[in-house]
Amino acid sequence: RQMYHYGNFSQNFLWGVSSSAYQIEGAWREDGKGLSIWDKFTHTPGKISEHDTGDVACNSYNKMEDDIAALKKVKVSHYRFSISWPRILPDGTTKYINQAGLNYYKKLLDSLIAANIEPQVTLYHWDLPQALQDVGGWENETIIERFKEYADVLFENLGPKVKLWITFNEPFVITVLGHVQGAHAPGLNDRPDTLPYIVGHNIIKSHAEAWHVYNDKYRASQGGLVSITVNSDWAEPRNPYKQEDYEAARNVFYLGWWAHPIFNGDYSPLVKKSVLDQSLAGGLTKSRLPEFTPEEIKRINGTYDYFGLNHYCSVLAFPVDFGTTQHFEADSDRTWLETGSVWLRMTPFGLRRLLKFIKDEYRNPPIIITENGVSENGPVDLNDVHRKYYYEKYINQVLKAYLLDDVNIIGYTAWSLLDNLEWGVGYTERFGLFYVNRTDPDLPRTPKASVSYYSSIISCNGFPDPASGPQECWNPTPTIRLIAAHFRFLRQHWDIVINWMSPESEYIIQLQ
Ligand code: GBH
Repeated sequence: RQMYHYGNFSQNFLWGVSSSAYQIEGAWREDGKGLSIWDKFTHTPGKISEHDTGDVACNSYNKMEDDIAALKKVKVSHYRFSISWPRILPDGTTKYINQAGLNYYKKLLDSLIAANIEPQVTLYHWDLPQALQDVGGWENETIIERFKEYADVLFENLGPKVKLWITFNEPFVITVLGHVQGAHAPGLNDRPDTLPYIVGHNIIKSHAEAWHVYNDKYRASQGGLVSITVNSDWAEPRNPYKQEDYEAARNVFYLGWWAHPIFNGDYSPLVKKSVLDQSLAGGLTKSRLPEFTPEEIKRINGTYDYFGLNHYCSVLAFPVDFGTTQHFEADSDRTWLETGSVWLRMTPFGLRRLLKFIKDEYRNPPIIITENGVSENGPVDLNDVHRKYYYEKYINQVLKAYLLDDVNIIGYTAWSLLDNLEWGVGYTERFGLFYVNRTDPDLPRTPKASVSYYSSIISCNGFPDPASGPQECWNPTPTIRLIAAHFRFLRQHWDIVINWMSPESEYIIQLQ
């Protein structure tokens, strides 16, 4: 768990960075773009820290050259970005296709290809056209047809330039943050018992339909790959000597809710049983989880070309008694230690375990990590030692998964290119490799120290063994020393350090 591993990734390994439309584009009403649920949500008082919005964001809509220059500096082989649905279809339907929106993405794709950077395009990173929300959004099953038509427009117009597609970014977050907690657009939290399962059901079907459109109409001529990106923390049993904690860790509705229907067929027996048991305990006569028909199970099963994974941290699992509560939270044992507002803990070992889990559970699919990264808040310090530490340790665990556990990992994508709109917390938490100075109206991008660090991992395609002599691509400074110098940052994350960073933690405690 703590050991450093030396070695290389496969020769064609994809190295990238990721972004999403609403978080960076701005230009919220330019060139005929329609409004999205995030435009409405951020303009609703009280929803976002500091009243931040994505009206301007990083102005990537008008600063394409700057973004391409940043990508070249990192020396990535691919760039993951998302398309704003209402920029292409202002009212969400194909009644009117906004050519200016298509042109923007065509130009972006051409610029990437000219820079020798492979685009990876997400169809839906949460910015649903408001007009579709007005008729029920993901709750209304006509959304499946709307999503299919939207996907068709993108494949037809942009497909000749794209080899890697992602239908949905993080169905879990769409469902749970948007429709259970209400912390994300559309901000619904009034039916935590049933709504997540209805929304989730329609998302899974929408994904499958989009995959079939590509498979039937475009695969032969375009030859790309289409898949879905699910997010998952790694759930570690809180007490490794307790069977109940092991079971709680397995009963986390995160990955399997989506991956099981798509990779294995149908909801998993575990998800079915948990929702059924809790429904019956509450006096209902049947489960709140909708069922797929046998035809639907068949149509959804296998609609993937790779496994897209977003991962940030691990959580500790233990059983909690929810009584007869009819609430999504009560259907799975999803509980973890909290530390104020900090949801993200540095837990590199969990990524290796999660990758092995995916390999075993879903029959060894090719995996692309489509997001992984870390934030800071407060005063700006371009020497982002914590981010270097995070990337070094996490990517090293990915290497172990590849070399020691034989996981079929084909790509890694850092989140994120720029400091951007971090959803509900606005611009207060910064995940970027590049700092964006928001007090300068020009919004200049400045590389943080982690840019050259990540870039050297990319140049080396891994971590060459220093024993094999000096490396042109790699001259690492042991991060432990750097961490000591940046002890102040770690103080904010004190219990994380204690919990997760041993044996380094011993060193830090001594320093204190
Ligand atoms: C990703 O989600 C998103 O795809 C990306 O757009 C985002 O910028 C990035 O992460 C960084 O957050 O506040 O306790 O309710 C990652 C999964 C799930 C992480 C929800 C934050 C909120 C925890 N996210 N979680 S809490």
